[in-house]
Amino acid sequence: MARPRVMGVINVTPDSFSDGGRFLDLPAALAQARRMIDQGADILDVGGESTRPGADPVDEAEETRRVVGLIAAVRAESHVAISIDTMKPGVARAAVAAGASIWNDVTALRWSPESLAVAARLRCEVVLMHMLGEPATMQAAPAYDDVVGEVAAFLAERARAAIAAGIAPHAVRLDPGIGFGKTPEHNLALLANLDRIKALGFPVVVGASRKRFIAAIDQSAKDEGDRLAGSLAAALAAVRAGADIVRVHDVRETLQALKVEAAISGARVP
Ligand code: HH2
Repeated sequence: MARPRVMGVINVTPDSFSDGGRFLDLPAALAQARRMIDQGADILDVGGESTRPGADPVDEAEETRRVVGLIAAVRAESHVAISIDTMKPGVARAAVAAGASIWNDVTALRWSPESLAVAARLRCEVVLMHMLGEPATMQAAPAYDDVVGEVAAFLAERARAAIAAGIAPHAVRLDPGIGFGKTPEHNLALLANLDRIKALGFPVVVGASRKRFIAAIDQSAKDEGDRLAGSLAAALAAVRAGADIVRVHDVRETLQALKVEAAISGARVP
């Protein structure tokens, strides 16, 4: 991709770790979507179920109800790309019918035996993310012999499975899954060695925004709202290391940081 894309997060949930409860009703969610579009978001990532440890599971009907109204309302007034952040094929199907064109799945299309075939039939882009274990327990004691090697091997296998199921190779994106079954050190190792994920040959997505590893580095950042500066540092580092899409809560600030970085790089004297 020629320039990094910014994916703005909108969680239509009562319990997401950062914006839970803020966008549960359609007018509030649509206002946030409009704000992110005005600020220059390339993609809106709409989620109806939190994946944070301890979050309540949501049934398919309720998750669909939460996301479809917002997706249809955004699609009625904007051409912005919309991704649906879900593990459930039924939710993805309804979201694509309403106007989404990307299925972002934190289970890398493993949650249901139907996921791969449904994604192939929908002809949507797919974000395949690495997660160790399951959301409820993934942060209990995550352990790897070689976190970067294991995450890269997993993503390579999921990309192969996706393509074997009929998903177009150019529709595949890979995500190391910052915070999903990882200690702060694991997250830092992945961010520092993103080139090994990039070497798999697919566009790379990174979601570090407001995550807890930032508080492990700066203990004054206990609240998610205090992690903007750390999120910007992580987004810049990710893009410098080859990330094609950064998934963020703060679109305007992220774009400003990326533009300043690009302007400085462009001003280098040959
Ligand atoms: N992180 C979250 C959710 N979905 N998808 C991808 N591809 N990459 C990520 O890093 C990622 C993701 C968690 O963040 P958030 O949506 O803000 O919280 P919650 O899961 O509590 O709704």
